[in-house]
Amino acid sequence: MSRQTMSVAIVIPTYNEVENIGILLGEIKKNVPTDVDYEIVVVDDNSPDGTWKKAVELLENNIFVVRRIGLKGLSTAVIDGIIFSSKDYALVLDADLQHPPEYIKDMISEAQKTNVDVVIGSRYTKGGGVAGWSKTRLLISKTATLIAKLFLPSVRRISDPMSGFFMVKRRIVLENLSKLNPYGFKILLEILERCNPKTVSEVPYIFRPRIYGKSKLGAKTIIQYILHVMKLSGWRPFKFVLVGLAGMVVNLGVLQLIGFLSPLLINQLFAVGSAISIEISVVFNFVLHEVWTFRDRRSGKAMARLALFHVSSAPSVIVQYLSAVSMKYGLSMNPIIAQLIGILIGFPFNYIFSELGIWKRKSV
Ligand SMILES: Nc1nc2c(ncn2[C@@H]2O[C@H](COP(=O)(O)OP(=O)(O)OP(=O)(O)O)[C@@H](O)[C@H]2O)c(=O)[nH]1
Ligand SMILES: [Mg+2]
Repeated sequence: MSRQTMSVAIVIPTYNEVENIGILLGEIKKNVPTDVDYEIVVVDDNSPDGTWKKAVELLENNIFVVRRIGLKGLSTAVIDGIIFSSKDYALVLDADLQHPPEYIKDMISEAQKTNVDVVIGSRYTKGGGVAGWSKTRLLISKTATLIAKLFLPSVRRISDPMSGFFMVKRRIVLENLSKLNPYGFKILLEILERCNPKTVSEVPYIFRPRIYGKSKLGAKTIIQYILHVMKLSGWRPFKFVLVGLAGMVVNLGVLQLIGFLSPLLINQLFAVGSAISIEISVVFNFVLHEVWTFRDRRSGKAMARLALFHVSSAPSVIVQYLSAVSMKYGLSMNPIIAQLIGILIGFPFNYIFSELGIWKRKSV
């Protein structure tokens, strides 16, 4: 794409940002390179402080205000702004000046150079940062980023997938509109996971503290965020847990059956009986993960995955096996407690290994 043909819609979701909107529009005008064809789309959810009215007073040929009545939500506001606009790229930024407009040039220049599907303004790549955050706020943000990386392979190589400051080719959003379920605050995560961008670049920026107006984030945001990631992951961690529980039932059921068919394997040769029932349950779990939990991520040889799944189940299996056997040979341990210890120790390892190593999906 040549410099002349670059066209960008700057999409700004607003809710009660009356003190910020005028300053922001002025800053944007100063910071968009002159050879770029751009428009600004403010999407306001009928803010009680009259942000939409203030924006309407500032209208120009290339400034639009979408005032939504009876609708509320950051992500849907962004999507509506992207649909409304008419340029090649949409550049999304917050109205509260936390995404400093000076960086718009860097992002546009990156898109011009690379023609990537998505350019992310990143706080966590080299040169980026956060001004004015407490250690706790930074820790929450980093933990949330880690959660997204664990459960969503499409964002694993991205330093700041939760950024609200990004550019995306409008085409890829429009082509995937029916897949988008914009829930919560993190619309970039939704776009990365559902619109399947082929190329992503990150440009560093320093996040500024908010000066005017109030944050719209409340305590329920954390829960909403986790639910959002779970939805985007197709509820995979829950499926994994359910399969694990079914595996426990199979393990105990098989042990009972062995006792019924061959009491020898339960009495004199308990170690063998226990090993057989554990192995059957591991294979049972593997098959369910193949056909259900990770159905969409099977690639390569199934036998290789089965072998790796044994490695992944090893910590849990070893603890269960040792506790079951030691119990049988005189050490008193409640069988349920033995199972629980095995699961607690083994589950995180089993899940992470399965997600990152056995049924992994390529990320951009
Ligand atoms: N249209 C619309 N915009 C919203 C809504 N909620 C928040 N926004 C805007 O989205 C942007 C981000 O909201 P903030 O409350 O600043 O969220 P944040 O930046 O993640 O959190 P802070 O760092 O605490 O400010 C701001 O421009 C808000 O005005 C909403 O429901 N509808
Ligand atoms: Mg903010």
